[in-house]
Amino acid sequence: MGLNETPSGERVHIGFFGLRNAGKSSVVNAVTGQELCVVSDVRGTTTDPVKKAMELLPLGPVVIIDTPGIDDQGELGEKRVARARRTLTGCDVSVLVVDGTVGLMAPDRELIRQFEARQMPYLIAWNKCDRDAALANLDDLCAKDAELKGHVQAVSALDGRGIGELKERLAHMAKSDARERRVVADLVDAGSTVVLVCPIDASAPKGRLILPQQLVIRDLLDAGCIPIVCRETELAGALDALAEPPALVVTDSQVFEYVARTVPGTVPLTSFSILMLRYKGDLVEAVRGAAALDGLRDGDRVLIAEGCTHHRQCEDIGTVKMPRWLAEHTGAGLSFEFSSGTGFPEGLESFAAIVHCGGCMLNAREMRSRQVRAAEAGVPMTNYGVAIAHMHGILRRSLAPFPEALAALG
Ligand SMILES: Nc1nc2c(ncn2[C@@H]2O[C@H](COP(=O)(O)OP(=O)(O)OP(=O)(O)O)[C@@H](O)[C@H]2O)c(=O)[nH]1
Ligand SMILES: [Mg+2]
Repeated sequence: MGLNETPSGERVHIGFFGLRNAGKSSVVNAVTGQELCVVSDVRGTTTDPVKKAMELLPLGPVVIIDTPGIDDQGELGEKRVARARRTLTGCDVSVLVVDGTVGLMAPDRELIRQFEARQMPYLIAWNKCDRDAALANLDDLCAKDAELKGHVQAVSALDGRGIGELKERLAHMAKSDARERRVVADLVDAGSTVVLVCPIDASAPKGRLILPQQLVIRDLLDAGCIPIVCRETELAGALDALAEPPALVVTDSQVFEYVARTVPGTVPLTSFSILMLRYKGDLVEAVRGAAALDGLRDGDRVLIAEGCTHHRQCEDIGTVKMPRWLAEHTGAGLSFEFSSGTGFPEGLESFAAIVHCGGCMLNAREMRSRQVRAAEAGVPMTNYGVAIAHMHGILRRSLAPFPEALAALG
């Protein structure tokens, strides 16, 4: 990721799905205006999801994802279909590409059912409308199915018709779907001073701040607030230097205890991970999940899951510190499993609890879908920030700015 690029987790993800040879790759190329994806009349040309970050006006930064055909067969084909399904979970908006000369098939209808089950906004790109057969089939469909008609956009990747309208509609759909969530600025008034505690230890990346810190600073600046950034070692000095107590203190979870002792009890205090979780997922659910950690017993399996593969910082917390804290907190002989990146294991039922990272590299839909999967498997799921605060007895304090979450603590 370049320094000036919008992080992937902040971009709206738009996935293109459909049968082999429907023209998914051709439509993606037409939408991006680039010959990004390989196109051919061989069925199953695309074997892995292909992602392209771009600006989609009037929306802004998006990730466009081309996927393998959902009707691929054989052992390898089934793996590709599974990957396309997983891609769907992480999307904010979907496009079903249909070969208009063939018409809507059973797997297309199954995909539409999946979009609807997930309440995901979608369009049907009725492709190959340069051919008369496609136009005739479209008339047929629209006559029979008024509901679907509203989702259909006639396009031709070959001559470009309808592609502009498709982009326009996608941008508007994604925009109206984007929840007006703030990272932090909704908690304080414009002009407020907010102190951010960012330890710089061996696990901090060289020469820059990590993503949650960047997002919080940017959101405060956007809202006309005054972020004051310091290490925990300078916190007392920073507080002394302020004419009035800050409106809020946000700290890295790892030094929460020290910060909680240093910041007066009347000043609201929370952590970057709690802010990130609230931004991406369901804070209340995570608070319930943290309470369940108390009931862990000898032999229980705990999944520690991370959304990225390359953050030294998270890795250290996930594989070293978190298992140690959990063992100390429960006094039980637990067995730990780890997952990272876009993989989130099947068979969640076998775990007694899941502890997830803040998910700064995941988009909101992916984070939510992980919470939904854990809930469906009946496994309590919490996150680093909430778990650490709970195990150190400071969760109540860090939730003070969030009344609904506080209520879930009981
Ligand atoms: N006439 C016409 N042909 C098209 C159009 N779009 C795609 N095709 C052709 O349809 C065939 C399949 O196109 P692809 O873009 O590779 O289809 P795909 O859905 O990505 O296929 P897989 O990657 O195999 O799943 C190619 O021969 C394209 O040239 C179109 O708008 N009109
Ligand atoms: Mg393709």
